[in-house]
Amino acid sequence: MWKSESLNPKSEVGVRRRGVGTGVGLRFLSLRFFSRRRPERILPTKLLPLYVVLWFAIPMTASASQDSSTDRATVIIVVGAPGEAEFGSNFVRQASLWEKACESAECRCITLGLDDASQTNDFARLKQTLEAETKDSLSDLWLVLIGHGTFDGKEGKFNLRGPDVSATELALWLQPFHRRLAVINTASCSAPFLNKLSGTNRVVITATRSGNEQNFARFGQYFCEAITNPEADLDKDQQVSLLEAFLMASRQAGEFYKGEGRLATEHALLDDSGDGLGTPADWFRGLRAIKRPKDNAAVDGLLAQQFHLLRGPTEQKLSPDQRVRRDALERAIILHREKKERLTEDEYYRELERLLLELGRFYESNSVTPAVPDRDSK
Ligand SMILES: [Ca+2]
Ligand SMILES: [Ca+2]
Repeated sequence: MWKSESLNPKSEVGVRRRGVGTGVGLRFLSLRFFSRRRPERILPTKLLPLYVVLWFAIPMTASASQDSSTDRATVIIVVGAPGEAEFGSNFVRQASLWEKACESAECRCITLGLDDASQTNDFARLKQTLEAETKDSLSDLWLVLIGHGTFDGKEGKFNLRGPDVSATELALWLQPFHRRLAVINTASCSAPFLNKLSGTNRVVITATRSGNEQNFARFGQYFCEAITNPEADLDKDQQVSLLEAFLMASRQAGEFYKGEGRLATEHALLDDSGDGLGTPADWFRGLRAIKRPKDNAAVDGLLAQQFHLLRGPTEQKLSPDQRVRRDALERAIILHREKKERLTEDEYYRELERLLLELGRFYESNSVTPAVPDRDSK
């Protein structure tokens, strides 16, 4: 399932999709668009006005009239059976950091697995909690699994107090959800969850690249810090995306093993293209995946760049509907840039111009000033 296994090294390694921004970077894609090409080569008579629309015509006094409170995320934190006390305190600390992040983000937070265990069946409680959640909503649902996992060669499981939950069972429980969903399974042996839970409108992150990575996984303890760490904010838009947190936590987990002089026994993956194939952090440069999976499968990282637990100033000014519209426009631009090699220059730039103008008009009509990302991070 790991994408590296399906990579054709001769044709695909080193492929750079130049200029493909992700997420909020598109709010200033026009600036990069211009900065990377000589004006005389890019339909100058059309694009100069475009630049004006996207940059100077965007009102610099942002309206605070939009209500973004109705699409605050719900975060379900599931702390699994600790096994040994040492792991228990580690898991409690992770859950505590997630809860603090949720408090700062003013989102709904539900924690399972930390109360009195005497009568507890967390399997049933997780199932009931998911059943009670709204299935259609503009608000994101985050499911964070903190604990140990197992894999018997066929099925991955997450260890709960009481019966464990399998990847198949969790996939069934999540099937009715149409709202955007992020599942972060930080346990050992977690990779099978990526295959089973992958789908449209979903980001699935696992601490391991196979069910056979069975040692205690450290990815989660870095991830719960990265999600609120300004240093993870690669594009400097004043918010940490799910992708940015994944990249930082993956790097830090790798550095842990290097520092200990040990071979890494965990390799985290992210899938948000819905194809059940995960992408490791070292396939990214900045926020762009620079390696392509086999058979031109969709690259990962686009949706994950649009998930933010703590929203930056620009995001807070957008209403839920506006955010959906903006996200769709940004994704359309990114996906169009993916097609560059298959289009003529005229076809490519004509459509790109149309999309950029639409994005510019969006910001103009909604009186929002985009945050300025660091273009060098892309
Ligand atoms: Ca960011
Ligand atoms: Ca994928």
